[in-house]
Amino acid sequence: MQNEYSDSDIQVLEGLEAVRKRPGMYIGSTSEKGLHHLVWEIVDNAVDEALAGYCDDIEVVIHQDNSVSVKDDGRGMPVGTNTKTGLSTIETIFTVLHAGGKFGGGGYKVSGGLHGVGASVVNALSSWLEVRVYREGEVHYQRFENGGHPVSPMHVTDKCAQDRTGTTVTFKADPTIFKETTEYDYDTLANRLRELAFLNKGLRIILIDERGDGKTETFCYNGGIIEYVAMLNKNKEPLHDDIIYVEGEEQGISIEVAMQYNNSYNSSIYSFTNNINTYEGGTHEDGVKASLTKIINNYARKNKMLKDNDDSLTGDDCREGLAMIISCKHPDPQFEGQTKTKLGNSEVRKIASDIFSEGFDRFLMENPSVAKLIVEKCMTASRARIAAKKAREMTRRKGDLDVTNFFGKLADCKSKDASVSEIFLVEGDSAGGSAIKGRDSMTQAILPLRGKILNVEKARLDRALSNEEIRTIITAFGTGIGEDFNLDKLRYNKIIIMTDADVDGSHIRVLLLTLFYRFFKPIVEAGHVYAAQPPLFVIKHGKTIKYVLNQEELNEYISTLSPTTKYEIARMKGLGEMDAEELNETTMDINKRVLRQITVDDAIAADEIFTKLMGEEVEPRREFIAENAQFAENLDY
Ligand code: 1YM
Repeated sequence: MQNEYSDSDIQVLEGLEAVRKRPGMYIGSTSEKGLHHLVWEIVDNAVDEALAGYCDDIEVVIHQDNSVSVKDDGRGMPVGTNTKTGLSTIETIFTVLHAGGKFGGGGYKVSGGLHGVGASVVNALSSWLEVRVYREGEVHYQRFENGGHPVSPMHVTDKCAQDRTGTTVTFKADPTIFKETTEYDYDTLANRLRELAFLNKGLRIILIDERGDGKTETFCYNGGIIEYVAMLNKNKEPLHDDIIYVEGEEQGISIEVAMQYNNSYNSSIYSFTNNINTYEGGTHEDGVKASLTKIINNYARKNKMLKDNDDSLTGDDCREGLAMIISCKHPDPQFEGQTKTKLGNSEVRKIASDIFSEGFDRFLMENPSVAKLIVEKCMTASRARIAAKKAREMTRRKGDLDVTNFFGKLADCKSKDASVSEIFLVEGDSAGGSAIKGRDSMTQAILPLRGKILNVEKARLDRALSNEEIRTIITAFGTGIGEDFNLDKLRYNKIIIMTDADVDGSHIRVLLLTLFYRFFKPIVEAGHVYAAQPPLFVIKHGKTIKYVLNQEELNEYISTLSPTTKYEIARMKGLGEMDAEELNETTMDINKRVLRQITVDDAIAADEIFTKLMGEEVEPRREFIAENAQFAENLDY
């Protein structure tokens, strides 16, 4: 036991204290996302050990008290003393900021980058943390408490089998730091661990949830990203059987691409660098996309599918219905962009392009029947694009979307300042009428939606543009669509979907969200889309009228009333049955309403849900509804 702190101890503790003072700087936030970040830090170290070739199995256990263990069967962290700090290497790794990288001799860390702030940060933000290293028949152990204070120096606590090696780290997130929640979400952990297993072929990751009824899943994919693409297309109809796979390495940079076309009109292209999802793309993605377009055009011209006078196929034409995973591993990745998820290394563009071109070109030559299907699909996309362009041009000319005609539907706001303007998309004419009367006409525009809007999951842009409701929405937004899309031209800061809290209402909401997600994704990503939440109950007592959103709030409100108070509860009818004043009071007034922002946390999961809910295949939809029926029952319509 240490009774006195030396100078270097004090420095170390000051370092950890800095993390506790500003956790956001190290793990982004202390929300649920930040909490899960702790797990990723430790898992990344285990994945690094797997990438170094020493570890095949990683196990993640969520214990009943929401502490988490991460276990690997690698070499085990070094158990010697660190000459610089005079502490054991383990204590150094867990108490000195950014120590991990410096002490890892040779090789490069393939994970990390965005994460990789290290094990010491996890220790600093934990109520307690224990490390166990299995090496040469002994278990080396150390425990830290209260944000990284060692309870004892590292010592041997036990014997183990001579051939057992590995590292286990167990920690409990500090609830005084993670004030929102210290409870892990199973699906968040499962999705990321599955992704890591896809991206590192052969690596076996087991997730065990000891809470509640318990749950265990094993993720292991010998096909790696080929199996990832198979999963992306699971609920879609693939255009060809084989998944195309290309890999190569140049200058220590490895590129892997797996792809398969399906008969949908959307592309699902996801790129990664060192296991990190590069949402904003970058040079690896640019290189592969440019080659894809070039190789398909070359093939189509050489085989006379495109005639000399025909225009070339565009990038969008070549990516319609494409599911693709691009995985790059780089010794020194430079991440750029707003969220640091864009690969910036310029040398990667040519390397990715060269590797992919060679492999894809060879595939097309060796598989002429698949090549023909792919080129035909791209040419159909091209024809639809040209038709859509004509349709769009029509929307710009006089006619249906003529301003005078159009403003008959839209009750626009007076303000032309987009930053304060909002538009309500309202289900039905009668609710639309009340909303127009009840709004603040300075900043609130109302667009009543009469018919059901078209399901764009099953339609291309040209058909979508022939749908009147959709054309009206496009014109109201002001951004244009497809190639003309420009987020800067959005006329409203908030787009608020206002539908009834019943099955029809949710159907319209999902149709609108599908439209936004597929055709106006940047609007969703920039956080402009909201759902209004009309109240479900009204409670009257004396002269007080109180609206509440759900059963929970109802119970809570009633519990605040004195037992002698007489009150009446009424269930609110649809939006259409509220008068203007009620609608304003409950759902529209900026100071009283509750809006729900629609966000896209996980594009891959969102894509899957839209395919399931709105796509051609019936069976996945049935399954999804069956799996989620319990939630629907809990909703009090
Ligand atoms: C559950 C988390 O951290 N495993 C792990 C970490 C290390 C090693 C093995 C390791 C690395 C090296 C040599 C090396 C780390 N070692 C260090 C440091 N699992 C987990 N497994 N020997 C063992 O990189 O050369 C940092 S992490 F710095 F000590 F080398």
